[in-house]
Amino acid sequence: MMISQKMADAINEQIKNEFYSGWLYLAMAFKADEMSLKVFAEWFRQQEAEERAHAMKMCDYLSDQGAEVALSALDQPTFDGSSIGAMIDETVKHEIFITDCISKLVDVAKSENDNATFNFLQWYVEEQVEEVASVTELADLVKLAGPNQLLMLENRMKETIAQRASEPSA
Ligand code: OFO
Repeated sequence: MMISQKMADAINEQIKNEFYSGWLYLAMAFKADEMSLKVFAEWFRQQEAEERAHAMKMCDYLSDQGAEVALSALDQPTFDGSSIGAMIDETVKHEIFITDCISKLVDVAKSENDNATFNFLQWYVEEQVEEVASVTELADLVKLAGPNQLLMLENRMKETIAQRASEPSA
């Protein structure tokens, strides 16, 4: 194995967080479906696919470094699903949490003098800046729209969804 056990354990922990993120967004997608907000549901499904790609990219990295990929059980997703606004706010909170996790992972790479992992993680550092910015913007738009303009907001989101679908996620 080309990386330390401590580094491999920390990455495995983050793999779980990334898969959990997907699990959470999938649960939110079904909740949005229940609310007949089909475009929000599609947006959450896209989020889920991205999270799975984030996790898989880490799995492949561990594998390339000759370390064990140790998958573990995922917790049941818990979130406030009382409205679409509440779910988007939860998404912002969750992405800030994930940003913090990535930052801690970078700290481990630094303390282990692991340049390869440090470099590998820079992609995630940048990705988190983008994720937090885009979900925060969506949270603001949901507040601006209020409950009566959600369908109009969904129309606007269709473009973003189509654009994201045409981009490679990882
Ligand atoms: Fe993996 O970026 Fe969101 O959680």
